[in-house]
Amino acid sequence: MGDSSSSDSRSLPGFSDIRWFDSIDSTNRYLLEEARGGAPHRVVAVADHQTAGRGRLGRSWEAPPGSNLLVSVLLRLDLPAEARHLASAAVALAAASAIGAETGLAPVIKWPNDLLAADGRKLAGVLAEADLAAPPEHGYPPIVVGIGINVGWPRSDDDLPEGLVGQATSLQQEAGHPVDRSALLDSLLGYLGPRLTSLGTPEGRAGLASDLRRQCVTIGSRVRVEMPGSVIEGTATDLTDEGHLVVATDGGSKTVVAGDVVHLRPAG
Ligand code: BT5
Repeated sequence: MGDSSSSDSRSLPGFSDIRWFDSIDSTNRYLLEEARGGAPHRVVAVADHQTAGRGRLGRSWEAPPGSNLLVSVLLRLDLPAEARHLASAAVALAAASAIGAETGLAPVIKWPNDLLAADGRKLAGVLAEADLAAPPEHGYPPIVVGIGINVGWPRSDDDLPEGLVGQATSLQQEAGHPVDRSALLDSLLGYLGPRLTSLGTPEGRAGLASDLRRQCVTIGSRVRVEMPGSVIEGTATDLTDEGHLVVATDGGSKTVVAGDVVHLRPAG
C-alpha cells in the first residue's frame, strides 16, 4: 500500500473521475492498484507531490511539492499488443499540445517518451505500465500512462541536483512566466480525449503515428540505443505505424520496440 492524503474529486468532459491528491507515493502505482479492483477506462489521478515517483526501468521522477503536473490516466483499450507504445505517444502528444496552448512553447518529443525544450533539456517524461495479468472480468487489460511535467521547477540550474544540471528545465524557465497547473491539466485532458478515441481504430493509430513522426526530434539524429542486453548505434530514420523506432546501422535497418536513446549528434 502506498501513502496518500486528501484526495479531491472533480470531472471534465470525457473524464468523469479525476482524483487529486496532496501527496501520494506514485499516481501510476495508485491507478494500477485501482485497476486490479476494477477501476474503469479514463480514471485520472493527479498529485501535488509524489514520495516515490517512478521513471522507467526502476529510475525515479523527482520534483519538489507543488512544482510539477503529475498525472496518470488508466486506459482499458482494445489495443493490439504491438501498438501499445502509441498509448504513451497519445499522452505525450496531448501534453505537447497543452503546453503549446498554455505557454506558446513548442516542445519536441525524444523517442520513446520525453518532451524536450528547444534547447534539448527535458521538460517532461512519460511512463506507461501495463498489467497484463489483470483479471479479465474488469475489461481490457489496464495500461496506466503517467506524465510528469516540470511546471514551476527548476527555475534555473541552481535548483537541480548535480546529475540533472543542464539536463532538465521547466515551463516557467522556458516561457519566462508562471504556468497554472490546473489549467494545464484541463488543457491536457481536453487534447487527450480525441487522442484516446484515435487509439481505438487502425486509421486513428496511423494518424497518431504520423503526428508523432512529425514531432519526434529523434528522427534524423545519430543515436545510441540501449536495450536489455544489447546496444546499437546508427541514424534514426523513421517510426513505424506502431510508433517503433527504425535505426539504420552498419549491419542494416533495425526496428526498436523499447529502449533508451542517447542522441549523439544530428545526422548530416
Ligand atoms: C521518465 O522516466 O521520464 C518517466 C517519468 C514519469 C513520471 C510520471 S509522474 C506521474 C506518474 N507517476 C509516476 O510514478 N510516474 C509518472 P525516465 O525516462 O526513466 O527518466 C527518469 C530520469 O529522468 C531520472 O533517472 C533522472 O535522471 C531524470 N529526472 C528525474 N526527475 C526529473 C525531472 N523532474 N525533470 C527532468 N528529469 C528528471
